Amino acid sequence: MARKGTNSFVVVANRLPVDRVTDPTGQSSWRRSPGGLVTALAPVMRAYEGAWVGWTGGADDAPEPFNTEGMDLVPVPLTADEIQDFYEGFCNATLWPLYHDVIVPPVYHRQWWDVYRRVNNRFARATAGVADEGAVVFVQDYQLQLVPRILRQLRPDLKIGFFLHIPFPPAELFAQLPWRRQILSGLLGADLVGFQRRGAVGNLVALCTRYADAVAADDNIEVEDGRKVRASAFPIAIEVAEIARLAGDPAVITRSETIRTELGSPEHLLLGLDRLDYTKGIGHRLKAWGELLAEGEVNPDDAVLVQVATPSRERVEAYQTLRDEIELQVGRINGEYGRIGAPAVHYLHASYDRPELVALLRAADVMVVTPLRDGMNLVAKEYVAARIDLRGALVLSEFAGAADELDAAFLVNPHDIDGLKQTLIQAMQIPPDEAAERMRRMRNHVVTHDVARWAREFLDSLRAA
Ligand code: ADQ
Repeated sequence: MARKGTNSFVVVANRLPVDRVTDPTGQSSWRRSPGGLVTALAPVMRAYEGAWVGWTGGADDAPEPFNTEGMDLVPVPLTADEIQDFYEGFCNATLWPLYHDVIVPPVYHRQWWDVYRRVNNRFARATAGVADEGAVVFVQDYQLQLVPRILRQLRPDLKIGFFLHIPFPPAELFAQLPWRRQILSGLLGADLVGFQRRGAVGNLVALCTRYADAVAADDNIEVEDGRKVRASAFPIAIEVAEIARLAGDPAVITRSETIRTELGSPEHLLLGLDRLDYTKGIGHRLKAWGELLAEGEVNPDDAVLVQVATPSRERVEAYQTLRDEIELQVGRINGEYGRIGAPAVHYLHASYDRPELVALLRAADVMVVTPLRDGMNLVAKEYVAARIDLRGALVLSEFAGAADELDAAFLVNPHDIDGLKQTLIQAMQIPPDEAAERMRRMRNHVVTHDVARWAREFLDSLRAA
C-alpha cells in the first residue's frame, strides 16, 4: 500500500482551480479561476480538509503543495512534451472527437497512449500520497479515466467517484479505440461513475458487458471479486444565485443597454456564445443565418447576430482549421449583407469576465445554442439564470445534455438547416406572454437545481455506494 496523507476529501482534475498571475514587477501569485466546480466543492473542501490535485497549466511548473482559501493544492507537473502528447494529443485529438460522435476523425497514436498512461499514473500517485485512510476521492473527466483503477490498486481503502463532463459514446463508436479495455477497466476502478445523461449509463453498461468481463444489472456493474460499481446520471448545473445577482446589478443592466445601443438598437439581437470548438455547431448556425439573410427572411437593418467565440486549444490542428472556416464564413456573410458601421454578424474571438457575459446574456433576445454534441452546455442554463426579467427565447440543440432538462426551449436538430432557420424565425417572433411562460418553466428547474445540489447529490451517492 502507498504512503498516506491527511486529507479526507480529495478532488483530482486535469487543472488546478487557480491560475498563475504575474504583476508588472514580475511577482507571480495564484488567483482562483472562475468555474462552478470549485465554487460547488469549496464548502466540502473546507469542511473536510480538502485537497485538490491538478496541473498548473504551465510546462515543467511544479511548485510545492500550498494552501489557499482552505484548500490544499497539490500541483502535478507536465513537461512540454507531455502537454503535446497527453493534453493536446490523446485528450483533445483522440478522446474528445471520439466521445463527440466523431465529428472530426479521432487520431490514434500509440506514443500518445503511452504518455496518457504515464500521466494518469502520476496523478494517481499524487492523490494516494495526500488522501487520508478511507478518504473520499472525486476524479474529474476524460483526461483522467485511468486514475480510478490505479488509485484502487495503490489504496484499496479509498471511496472513489468519477464524473465525466463530456458525452460517453455508444459501443459502435467507442469500440474504435485501440485501448478500449484499458479505459473501461480504468473507469471501473471507481465505486461510482457519474455521467451527464441517462443514455451514457446504458452505453457504459453495454460496453462493460462486452469488453470488460463484467456482469451488469441496470445501473450496477459487478466486476472482479464481486465488487460493485454504480453508474448514474448527475446532470451538472451552474451557480444560479451568482448569475441572477449579476443580472440584477444596476451596472450590468446599464452595460447590457449600452451593448444594444452600440449594436444600433436592433429589433432582434441573437447571441451565440461558445468555446471555438467544432462540437458547438457554430458553422451550422452561421449557415442558417446567412441563408435567412439571403432569402430576405431577416432584414439586416433590424436583426443582428453576435457570435462570441472563446479562443480554445489553439495548438491543436483541427481547431486551427475550424477557426479559418468560421472566420471565412463570417467574412462572406458580412461582405454580402453588412453595411458600413453595420455588420450582419458581430464576431468576437475573446474571453470576457462574468459581468460582461451576463450583460450579453441580458441583451440577447434569442440565445442560439446549437451544438452537434455537448455533455451538458452551461451557457444554455446561464442564459435562463440571467433572464430574471422572464424575457428572451432559447434555441437549443437536442444534442446538448441540457435539452433533457430545458424542454421548454425551442429544441432543434442543428443538422436540419431548414428546421433551424424556421426555429430561429419562430423564436424571434415569440409573443411576450409565451416567452415568459417558457422562461418561467425553465427557470423553475434551473433555480432549484444548482451546482451545489449537483455536488451534494453526487457525493451522497458516493458515500452510499
Ligand atoms: P465546455 O465545452 O467548455 O464544457 P460549456 O458547458 O458551455 O462548455 O461551458 C463553457 C463555460 O465558459 C460557460 O460557463 C460560459 O459562460 C463560459 N464562457 C463561454 N464563452 C466565454 C467567453 N468568451 N469568455 C469567458 N467565459 C466564457 C465542458 C463540456 C460541457 C459541460 C461542461 C461542464 O463540454 O458539455 O457542460 O464541461 O460539465
